[in-house]
Amino acid sequence: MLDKQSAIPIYVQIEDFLKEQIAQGVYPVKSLIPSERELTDMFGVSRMTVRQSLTNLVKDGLLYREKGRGTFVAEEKMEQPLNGLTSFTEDMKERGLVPGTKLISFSKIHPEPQIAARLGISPDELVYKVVRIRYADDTPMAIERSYLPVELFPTLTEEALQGSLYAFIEKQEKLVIGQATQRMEAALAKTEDAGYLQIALPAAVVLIERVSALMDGRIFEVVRSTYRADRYKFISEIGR
Ligand code: 16G
Repeated sequence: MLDKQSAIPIYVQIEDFLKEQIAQGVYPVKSLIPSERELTDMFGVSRMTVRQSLTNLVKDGLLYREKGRGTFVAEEKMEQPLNGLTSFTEDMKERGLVPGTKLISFSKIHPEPQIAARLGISPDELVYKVVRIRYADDTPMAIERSYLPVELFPTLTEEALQGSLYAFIEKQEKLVIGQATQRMEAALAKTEDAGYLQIALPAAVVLIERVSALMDGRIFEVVRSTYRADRYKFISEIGR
């Protein structure tokens, strides 16, 4: 299985072997892979070498460890297109998954200056601050902290926010959503967010800020979302 004469380091060869086995379905998603000791015996290499391979595969998101239980095959990441102005609910339904929402808080506040500037309003105006955890088939995928001008949605309720915000805007309010600007960056999850997302620290996350406008140009939301980096990859079509 291993070529000790090869210029490819042994730990990389072990990684490739395990990747191949996973791809072939020898170790299905969420299944336990052999222990460090078993792999050490299987390959006839040192435990250090095996550990290095496993650590790399964990870092790449192909495997995950559970304390006291072992190392498991991770689920494939969700591919999230960056081209369309879709809602979380639509994205999940499109994939045949059941979208879920847990409303953490819903309040009326005066926005901090940066949020007010993004919304194009004065900090004296009121905005809803909404914090929601979004689920796919009961797995927490993202946290959304949304800021919405109260003036635009005087009738917004907690109940509407348990479902789709975009459906409320389009179907109930009969407003037309136009376009948005998104900014993405990488970060480490904060302790509070790791709890919401049920991930072990340290954990990588992707932060996305979306500023969306109605067709008539009025900005209706600033959303700061925290996505699990172990569950998401983002794709965009680009041309030239
Ligand atoms: C997406 C949007 C968010 C929007 C939400 C509405 C990003 C980065 N964020 O999660 O801005 O408020 O969908 O979803 O894509 P809903 O209609 O299911 O409530």
